[in-house]
Amino acid sequence: MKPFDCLNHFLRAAIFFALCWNLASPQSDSKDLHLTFQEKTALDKFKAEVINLLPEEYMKSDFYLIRWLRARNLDIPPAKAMLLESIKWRKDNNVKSILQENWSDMEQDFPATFNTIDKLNHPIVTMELGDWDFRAAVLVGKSHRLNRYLMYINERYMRSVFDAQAAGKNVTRVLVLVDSEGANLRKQACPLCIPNLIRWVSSMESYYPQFVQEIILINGTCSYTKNIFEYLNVKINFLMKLFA
Ligand SMILES: *[C@@H]1O[C@H](CO)[C@@H](O)[C@H](O)[C@H]1NC(C)=O
Ligand SMILES: *[C@@H]1O[C@H](CO)[C@@H](O)[C@H](O)[C@H]1NC(C)=O
Ligand SMILES: CC(=O)N[C@H]1CO[C@H](CO)[C@@H](O)[C@@H]1O
Repeated sequence: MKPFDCLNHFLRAAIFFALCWNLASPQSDSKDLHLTFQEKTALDKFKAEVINLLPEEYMKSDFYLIRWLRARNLDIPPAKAMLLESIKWRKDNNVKSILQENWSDMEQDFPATFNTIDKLNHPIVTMELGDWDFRAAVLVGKSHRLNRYLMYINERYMRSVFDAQAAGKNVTRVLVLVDSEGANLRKQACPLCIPNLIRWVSSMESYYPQFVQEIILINGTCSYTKNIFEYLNVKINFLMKLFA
């Protein structure tokens, strides 16, 4: 392996780290579904404060509301601020109808699938990162459309959790499978592409808290990448599996 390749992988790992920071946690669904006494007390109070401010029906469920509280350590004022900010963002960006928009052009260039489940019924989102040419999209002036498509992906994985719930599955989160075969720095991490990536990651954290169970990277090829993930895994205690 040439040194440049490893540098390349190092930077990629840094991006994946940004992608995974704070998103994946080792909590299992049963833990998600079980409310402690303290959580239940906080949730009842939180719910009473926000219930009349929620524009979409699914938002009124305990299943949705508890995430905001947990993301803010059961502290009601910041959880409420976070939730209200998300509602504003959804309204400003018309996110409610994003799943009905025609994404066929983007789905072709940025392939992702949503139609598989794992043994425990978790919806799996698969992203063929190697094909995702952020740079080309940005260069042809599709940056705005790309950002909106990334919103669509987040919205779609969130909905897949609600769909699984509605079908009687005890599922609270999705698994994200990132196939990095063929990924390279030039395509995914060009200087003009980075802001899109950062916006995407921060919107996952801010507007879809606790919806990702685990991010699994496959076909990562450099041992450096692997070492970095192992280090981070220990460091911040998120689950990450690497099938090199
Ligand atoms: C979606 O957009 C593509 C062009 O990007 C077009 O060919 C296709 O007919 C559209 N599909 C629908 C259902 O409007
Ligand atoms: C879902 O979880 C509840 C509570 O933990 C349990 O009673 C129920 O049997 C579970 N359902 C399935 C389909 O696993
Ligand atoms: C080229 C390569 O190694 N592809 C592999 C990517 O990961 C999947 C799942 O682990 C393998 O099935 C492929 O062979």
